[in-house]
Amino acid sequence: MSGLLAEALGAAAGGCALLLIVIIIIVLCLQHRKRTSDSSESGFSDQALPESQEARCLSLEELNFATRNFSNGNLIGQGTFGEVYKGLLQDGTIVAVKRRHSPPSQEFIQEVNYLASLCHWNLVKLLGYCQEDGMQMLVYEYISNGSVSTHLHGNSHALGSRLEFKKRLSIAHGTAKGLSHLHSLTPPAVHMNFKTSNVLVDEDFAPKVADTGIPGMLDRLGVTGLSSRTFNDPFVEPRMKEAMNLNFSIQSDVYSFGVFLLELISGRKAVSDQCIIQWAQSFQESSDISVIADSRMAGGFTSQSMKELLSLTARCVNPTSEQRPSMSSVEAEIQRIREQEISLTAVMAEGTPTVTLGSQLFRTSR
Ligand SMILES: *[C@@H]1O[C@H](CO)[C@@H](O)[C@H](O)[C@H]1NC(C)=O
Ligand SMILES: *[C@@H]1O[C@H](CO)[C@@H](O)[C@H](O)[C@H]1NC(C)=O
Ligand SMILES: CC(=O)N[C@H]1CO[C@H](CO)[C@@H](O)[C@@H]1O
Repeated sequence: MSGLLAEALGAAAGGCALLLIVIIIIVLCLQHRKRTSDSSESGFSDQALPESQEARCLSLEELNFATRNFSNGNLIGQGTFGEVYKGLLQDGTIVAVKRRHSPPSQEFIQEVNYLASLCHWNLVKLLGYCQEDGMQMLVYEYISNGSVSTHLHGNSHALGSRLEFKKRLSIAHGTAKGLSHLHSLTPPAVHMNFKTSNVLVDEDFAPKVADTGIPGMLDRLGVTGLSSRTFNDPFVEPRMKEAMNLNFSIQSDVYSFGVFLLELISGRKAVSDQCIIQWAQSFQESSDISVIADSRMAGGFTSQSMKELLSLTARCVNPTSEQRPSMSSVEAEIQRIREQEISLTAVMAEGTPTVTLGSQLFRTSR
């Protein structure tokens, strides 16, 4: 090879390398900008939406193997759909298997495919199903760190103290995103059974809403008496009734979300709807934050953000359902409060060491 050619090749390679480095820097900067605009402080990326795909049909043999023949040791709970078992598939995936007695049906498969299409980073993912042996089964991804309810009201009082205010805001925000996604679909999907025990968290405290669409599914499969929240007025024509039911359910989800926020703020279990409505009314009149806020947060919040979150909560549990905000505006409001809280506390913590730019730039995404 002549010296000239080698030199030209070297220059070209150098140029390419330089170009590549520039491209990498641009991509990193763009990602950084995107992430700082709406990432949570626990660092999970919201951009990573899982791909929507059809639910897989699993064999009973596989599930027997995964759950050690549905042994009692693997039983982790009892949900709307039925008993829930923890299992380990042969490919290493940890799953939660829900099962109920029922003969196989084609409608079940249609319903499963519908549920699988409700796909979002903040919803527990449906992986597959099985209909064998007089049983219908739903196979979900397993979320490792329990429910928000366990963290707030579990036996160990200490668990809740791990949840500082900003973490609670980040959980509320992710959860609102999940519900808001459901409501944004055409036709809107409704949760119908939203509560703290149905919000699961992973090891980074990223929230995942569980049990999505199950009450509606059971209704359509003809399992009666589960979804009692239907609008029934003999003088309203059926088509109108359908639209009203849908609105009713969407607004009930917002109400339930308000109750969830209240539990998240106070650390206390919502006892009855009546208490909450009374609470919301009394909050409008006088607002003593120190009485309401969970003492385990040890006052680690600004009263401005806390007041605004409480006011949002009060709007969500408005007794007049038409006056409740939409889930998408709830999501936007929590996002705003969260960003405000982050910047307010950053100012407060001035003088303490801050995160260097480099570590932010190269923060690994999940
Ligand atoms: C499950 O049941 C099958 C058949 O009854 C049996 O052969 C197998 O050993 C059982 N597995 C476990 C883990 O109990
Ligand atoms: C349902 O809500 C939408 C949007 O708020 C509204 O336009 C529509 O009139 C409502 N339908 C019924 C039947 O209340
Ligand atoms: C309730 C629960 O499972 N808590 C676990 C959450 O994850 C941390 C590690 O990130 C564990 O230490 C906890 O035991």
